[in-house]
Amino acid sequence: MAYDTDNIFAKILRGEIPSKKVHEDEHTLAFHDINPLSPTHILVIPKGPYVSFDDFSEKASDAEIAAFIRAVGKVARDAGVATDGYRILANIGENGHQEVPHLHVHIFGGRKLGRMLA
Ligand code: D5M
Repeated sequence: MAYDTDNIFAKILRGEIPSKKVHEDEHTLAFHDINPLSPTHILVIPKGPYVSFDDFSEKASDAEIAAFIRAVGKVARDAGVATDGYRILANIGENGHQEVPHLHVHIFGGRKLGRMLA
């Protein structure tokens, strides 16, 4: 799928709409989900124009991939959910119910989460 530069996370990255930022580095941004499903619900996104995980894994540089993985772990630690546990999730494409076509990982935590169902 071609990258849509008008998607909401692209607008957040350009500073056109606000976000509650918790982490930023050269390659990655993390901010609170607007519709939290758990006490901690943070989204981590690469800054590059990647729609899906497969897209990202194919096109991103090693530095971007490393920064993204490191950011997910750091955000979990900084949010205080690393000790008790948390869930990371990425919805990809139509079957995966992806709403925003810019790759993002959800970090859920802060309560005992339900069992994951497909
Ligand atoms: O879900 C996309 C997620 O993005 C969903 O949990 C809401 C969140 N969202 C949508 N707009 C915003 C803004 N403006 N700020 C923060 N979070 C937002 P998915 O189904 O994984 O694509």
